[in-house]
Amino acid sequence: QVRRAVCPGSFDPIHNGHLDIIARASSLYDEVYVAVMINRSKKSLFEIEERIDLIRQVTAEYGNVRVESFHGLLVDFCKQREIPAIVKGLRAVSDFDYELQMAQMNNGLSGVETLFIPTNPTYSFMSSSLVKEVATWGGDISHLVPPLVLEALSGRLKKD
Ligand code: COD
Repeated sequence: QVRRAVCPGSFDPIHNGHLDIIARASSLYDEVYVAVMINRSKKSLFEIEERIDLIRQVTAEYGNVRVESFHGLLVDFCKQREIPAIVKGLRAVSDFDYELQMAQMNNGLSGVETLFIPTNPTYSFMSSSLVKEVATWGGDISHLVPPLVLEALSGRLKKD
């Protein structure tokens, strides 16, 4: 039996906090899916294909990580691929309320389990929106994202 898990998110763009969780999940499971949510109502900086491409490149070294997009319910993504576990990073108590609600809802919908990995304290303050905000105003984010993402961000923000 292949042990599979999914790390879901928006990843707009992927940062070192996300990567830390994906890397740790990849050492615990045989196959890890990174599921990039398509949300047309939320304005994103990167198109879905760009986000997927960045994630593929920065996770290539792990060997057992697959990156796909999805829309609709995460539990349906899991069902279609026979994934019994969702892996999430928990940054702080403030994440917990909503994460607990989603975990219980998802379990009630389909029996899928959610497992939480405590965030590496180095990255506990990070979110994609803060990374974008700091980058927009010229702050140094080189220690927060992989070099490839840094490049993509500076290219994108220069264009606008
Ligand atoms: N350190 C460690 N982990 C982190 C960090 C950090 N600094 N930041 C984020 N993470 C982890 C968290 O586990 C987070 O959940 C995940 O990475 C993704 O983060 P984001 O910000 O890219 O993604 P979100 O929060 O926008 O993703 C929300 C989901 C897509 C997971 C959620 O909305 C969802 O499942 N939607 C699908 C629709 C659905 O099924 N809805 C019903 C839910 S009950």
